[in-house]
Amino acid sequence: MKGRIVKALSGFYYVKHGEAVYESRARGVFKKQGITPLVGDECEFEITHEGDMEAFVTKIYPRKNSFIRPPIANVDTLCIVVSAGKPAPAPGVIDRLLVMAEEADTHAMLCVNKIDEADEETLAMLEDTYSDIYPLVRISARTGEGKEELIAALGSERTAFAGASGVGKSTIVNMLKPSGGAETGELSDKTGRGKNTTRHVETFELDGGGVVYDTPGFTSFEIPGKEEADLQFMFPEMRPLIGQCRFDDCRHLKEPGCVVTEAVENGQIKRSRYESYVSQLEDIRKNNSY
Ligand SMILES: Nc1nc2c(ncn2[C@@H]2O[C@H](COP(=O)(O)OP(=O)(O)O)[C@@H](O)[C@H]2O)c(=O)[nH]1
Ligand SMILES: [Mg+2]
Ligand SMILES: [Zn+2]
Repeated sequence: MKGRIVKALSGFYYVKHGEAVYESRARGVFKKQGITPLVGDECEFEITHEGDMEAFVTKIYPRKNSFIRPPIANVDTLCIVVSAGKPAPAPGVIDRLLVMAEEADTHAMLCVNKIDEADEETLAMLEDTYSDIYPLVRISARTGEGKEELIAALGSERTAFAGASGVGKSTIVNMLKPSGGAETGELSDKTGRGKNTTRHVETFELDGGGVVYDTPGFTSFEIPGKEEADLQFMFPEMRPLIGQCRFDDCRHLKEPGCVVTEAVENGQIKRSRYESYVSQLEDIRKNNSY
């Protein structure tokens, strides 16, 4: 039978078929092949005890993409959640997640949460920096404001929520799927950040056909051996300019005749996005020099 892994916990995979969820183990052969089933996987499974809802996963279908932390597969859209209140957004982190989305070939969007306690300056900065490049919705998971816009933006895609602990990812999942029961956490008084209560990954089906993943958050690491020339393509606003600089191998740092740095000077490319590009390029260079 065909199913989808909706949750993984303590060596069990929870496989959903229709409305039924089977507690499944993975066949030993996966281990030999070096395959770990992931939440979001489409799979074949065999029921071993119908009454107890127990089963074995026997086959994993090819994946569109997969992530290591969190361990999930088949993400269509990475929705980066940022808070317009506390914790304050860090553009460097947002830009790393956006690059990760580009690399994994997912759609990317920004969900600006907590507009009920928004800092106006923060809101303006986020809109100014991102709204021309990526879809951006403003919501409050607390008051429900913007909920319909978010649902429309998610459509029938499979969406994973990324973003710092405490920005409201689980609260958003609960708003979209009140019966889902995603765990939410209080903000720590000391740091103003979340205490990260979501420890495992789980997916929830939306009425409109979409699927959302609640995760403890993404950690994006440099892929060893990533080519520094590839990074520019992960910034959509740079793409139309690539190939127009004086030097074919321009990395858009201090080279003469660089149209990218020129675009930063005249405001066509946002400075904070460019700074993220430079910082990520430096990381790739460091990584590749070992
Ligand atoms: N004021 C306000 N607080 C929110 C909103 N959404 C979530 N929170 C609070 O932020 C804290 C962290 O939420 P949680 O969903 O656990 O964050 P996660 O770590 O990203 O999953 C909780 O105390 C939530 O009640 C919102 O729209 N407005
Ligand atoms: Mg959470
Ligand atoms: Zn250049």
